[in-house]
Amino acid sequence: MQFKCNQTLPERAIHIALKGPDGKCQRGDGTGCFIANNVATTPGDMTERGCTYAGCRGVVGGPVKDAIQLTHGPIGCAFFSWGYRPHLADSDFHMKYTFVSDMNETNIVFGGEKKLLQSIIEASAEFPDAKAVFVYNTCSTALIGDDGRDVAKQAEAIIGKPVVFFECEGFRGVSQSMGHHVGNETIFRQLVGSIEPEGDFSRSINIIGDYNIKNDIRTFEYLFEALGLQIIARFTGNVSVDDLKIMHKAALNIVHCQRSATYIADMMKEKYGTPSINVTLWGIRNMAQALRAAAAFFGLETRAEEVIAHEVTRIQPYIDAYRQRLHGKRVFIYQGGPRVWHWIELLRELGMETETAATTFGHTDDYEKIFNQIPEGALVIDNPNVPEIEEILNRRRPDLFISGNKERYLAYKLGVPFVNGHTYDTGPYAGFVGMVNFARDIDKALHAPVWNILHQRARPAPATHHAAHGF
Ligand code: CFM
Repeated sequence: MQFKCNQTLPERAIHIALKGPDGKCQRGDGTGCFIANNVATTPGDMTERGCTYAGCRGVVGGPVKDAIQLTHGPIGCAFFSWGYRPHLADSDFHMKYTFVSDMNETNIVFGGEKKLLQSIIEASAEFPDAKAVFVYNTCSTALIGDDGRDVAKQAEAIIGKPVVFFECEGFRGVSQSMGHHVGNETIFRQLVGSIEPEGDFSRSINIIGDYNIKNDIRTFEYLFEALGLQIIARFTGNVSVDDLKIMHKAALNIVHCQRSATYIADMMKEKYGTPSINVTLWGIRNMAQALRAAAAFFGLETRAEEVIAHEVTRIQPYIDAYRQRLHGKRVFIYQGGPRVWHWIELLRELGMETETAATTFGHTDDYEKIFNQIPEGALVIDNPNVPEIEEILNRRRPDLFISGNKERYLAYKLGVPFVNGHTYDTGPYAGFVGMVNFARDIDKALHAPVWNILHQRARPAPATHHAAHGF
């Protein structure tokens, strides 16, 4: 069994695989080797990947709500990393403003250090309430050799608050995934542990790897709090600089996105001995399991069962109703990375099966988790480009495509029901109550009246005298 995309470069065959009858990976180049991932994009391939800067500024650093988010580079880098991802907080400073040193041609020729220093001083004077300045390096300023670390030190002495310099120049890694890593390391090195608060933190946790997309945290924070746990920091949805400084006090790290944020949990384990558990906060079984694992750590098992029972009783009638309408549908999920494997179980709880899976920047551990869960014959593709996605939608005809805004109109044009899994058109989708929203949006997409019109059109015309003669 082999699958080749016709509209693709021959080198891409190693990024395409089927799950064989023996449960093993069968790659598009005919070998049984595992799907190629986290490697440089094939030259000539119009990849949808982001850069290291995008992963650092857009994903990990950007949600910090009271830091000035300053890009050291051209205006375009700042503009295109601003405002697209709805990582919400209880204040909107981080979403409302973006800052940039605005490097132009002259600065590239003569160096941009002075301009960067000036930008930090100006921005911090303009917004005195900000708790820190986050400076993100870009390709252009890295290539000319600006010493941003030194400028950050000088600026810190002048403005009297942390200036955190992220060495996240775009070309540094093969995708945004490297930017997550740089973001984790830099925040850990420069902020975590810089304050030693007094108090009892024996029942405290950090929630690591949630970014509060469309208020996801509202669906699960109250559940951990209902167990009697105190949440110190979120990494990094709805987080403040001060929370990050004391996150080393937590008794347990709860790690949700295991692509973008395991790094900081690992560093905390090494330096402070903080234990961590990996969880999925989407879907009924996974959310319940996350609460049980957290409760088991603190000896709060009985309370966890009460909380779970209460929540499941609330949502079960809705889930049952949706399952009847969604049962048997075949899904194509394409996300950045872990959401693909986080959602396979959730979709099964709604009666649906994932038959095609793709990630933009998943690593081997993500693909292993995907392969373990998908059924035999399912297709997996790493870092697909638009012609490949188009071919998959046409040839495999999934009932539903869960993907992002970049693919939305392609799906609509090809007549495939679509749900936005990155930024959620409605949301939130996490936790127990979020799952009802997710099911509702899937149902709306699948049963939109427009499909009836399309299907009527697609029906072959009744045979007439003329038609029979080829008119
Ligand atoms: Fe983690 Fe994310 Fe994701 Fe991610 Fe992203 Fe995202 Fe995503 Mo879009 S941090 S890896 S870099 S779960 S922005 S909130 S939805 S691609 S699968």
